[in-house]
Amino acid sequence: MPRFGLIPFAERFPRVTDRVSLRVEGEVAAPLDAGAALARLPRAEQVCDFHCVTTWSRRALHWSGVRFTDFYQQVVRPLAGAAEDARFVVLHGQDGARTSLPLEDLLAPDVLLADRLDGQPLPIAHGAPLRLVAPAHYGYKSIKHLHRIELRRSGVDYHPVGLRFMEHPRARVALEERGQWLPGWLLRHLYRPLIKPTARRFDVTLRRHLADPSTMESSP
Ligand SMILES: Nc1nc2c(c(=O)[nH]1)N[C@H]1C(S)=C(S)[C@@H](COP(=O)(O)O)O[C@H]1N2
Ligand SMILES: [Mo]
Repeated sequence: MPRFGLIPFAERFPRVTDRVSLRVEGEVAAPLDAGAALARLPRAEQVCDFHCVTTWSRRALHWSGVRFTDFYQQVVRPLAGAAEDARFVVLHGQDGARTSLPLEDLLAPDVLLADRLDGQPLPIAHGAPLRLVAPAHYGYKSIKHLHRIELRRSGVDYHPVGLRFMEHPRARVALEERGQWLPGWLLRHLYRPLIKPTARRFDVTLRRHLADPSTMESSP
């Protein structure tokens, strides 16, 4: 599996990888640091495929973590007091990346907050210390280095990190929702040539970071 994303994030790395900290805020009665509560939830194992919007895929990845729906029902609703009309969720990574999904999509039983991949703790390349795994959606919804979850009533004021046409509100793989306005088949052809240079860039910057973490930019 390549380390992958939008080019600006190739140079950005999480500050904290040795423990999970997860802030829940937005449309809640009381903002919550949910790391400890997350650790007490039942664990789940899941084998699923991963599809990046640029057309590379990986089969049968073995993730382990906590189901998002358990986290929402057992932590976010009771402890943070999530607003009953919250419908939209913004997910923030420590590297400054973010994405969004309708709450309904996050509550699907195959959406995980994962801290292990293929039997090992998540490496920095793949989202340490915690990432979302939403296998029915293109890879850009599976935010790495997750540290903040923001509930909103709707997505009207949400600004994607990249260009707006590149982020579909749901990005379901089965419906080829690669982006907005442009059809999936066209984006498929536009994105495919980006795979090699992007993967190389992400690999080179990771090697540099691992060799000397102080030389690379941390989260903004
Ligand atoms: N925080 C963060 N999450 C991210 C990205 C990123 O650059 N930063 N890239 C996204 C994209 S486009 C893809 S395809 C997957 C890649 O996951 P991987 O690097 O573990 O292969 O992570 C997604 N989540
Ligand atoms: Mo991607």
